[in-house]
Amino acid sequence: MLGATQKRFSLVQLARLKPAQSSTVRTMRSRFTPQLASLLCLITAAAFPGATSVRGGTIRDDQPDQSYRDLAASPDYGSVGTFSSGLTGCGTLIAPDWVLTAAHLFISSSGSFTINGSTYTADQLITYPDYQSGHELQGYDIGLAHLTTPVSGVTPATLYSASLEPVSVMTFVGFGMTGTGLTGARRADFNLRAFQNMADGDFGNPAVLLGADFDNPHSPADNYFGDPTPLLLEGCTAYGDSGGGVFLTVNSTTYLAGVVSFVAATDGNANSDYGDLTGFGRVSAFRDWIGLQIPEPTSSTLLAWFGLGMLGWRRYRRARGAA
Ligand SMILES: [Ca+2]
Ligand SMILES: [Ca+2]
Ligand SMILES: [Ca+2]
Repeated sequence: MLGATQKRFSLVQLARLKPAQSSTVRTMRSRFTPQLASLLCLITAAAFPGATSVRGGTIRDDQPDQSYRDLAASPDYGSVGTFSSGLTGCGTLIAPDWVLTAAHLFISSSGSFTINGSTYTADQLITYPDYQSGHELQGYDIGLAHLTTPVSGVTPATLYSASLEPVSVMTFVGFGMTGTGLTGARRADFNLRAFQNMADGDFGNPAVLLGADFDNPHSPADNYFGDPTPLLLEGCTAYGDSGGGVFLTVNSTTYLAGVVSFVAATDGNANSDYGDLTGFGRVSAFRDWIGLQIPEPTSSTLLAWFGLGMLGWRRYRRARGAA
């Protein structure tokens, strides 16, 4: 999930926020300050070489691992799979034949996406034009992968399309290494996990990149963004989570709001333990670019998709149109 780790998302209803509410949301986010920049250890293209189905993220040491596995089993997060292109991380299905992931995973000219035990070939990789390898703090670590065969039996995620995400609980889903906040990322055990965190921070460019800190239930000293109290299932991204999905639920509808990009630390070791930070790109900031890359399906293609895939596409188009 960092270097091997990265993640992000959106909501149509938020487009209707009144100006005063929007201002409140902005001021509630804590910002990564330039003075601390020298302390940040950024793990950039550190994917997780060789991992094809590792799932995880680091978790609280005082909560049962099974709770994180149960959260990941929700159908809301079924669109996340493993993506490989030289480096292995994660990706989220956003249309029957398109995967949204982190651009830093694009080491090769082609790739593969594995979901529900099936692997699909990616024949076209599109990097967001402003992305620069090694400069993930700029916030453009976004990539699209086209699959040669549409995925069946999986509902694509709905993109969050409002212009401003609320400072609220987001759910990070990926396949990275796991461990606890005390140990950091230690092992890959092939169990799917999801964790939650407040997206209450940024790295100086909140228009495209948001952040969350791994709060320590035993000490407020590890707090960096917002409140020092961790959520019940708080966690942090880790190696292998890069490109994974960050989800936001609004009015009972779950949206893909972010793409995991990196893990950073102020303790000199970005190992995903307590106090480390996750950076993820805002899907809403890239929705128009994504729409330009993914062509409207033809009528014949629509017939072929007839089913879950088409449902996901319609939700995506609706979300874009309402934003
Ligand atoms: Ca936190
Ligand atoms: Ca915090
Ligand atoms: Ca650390």
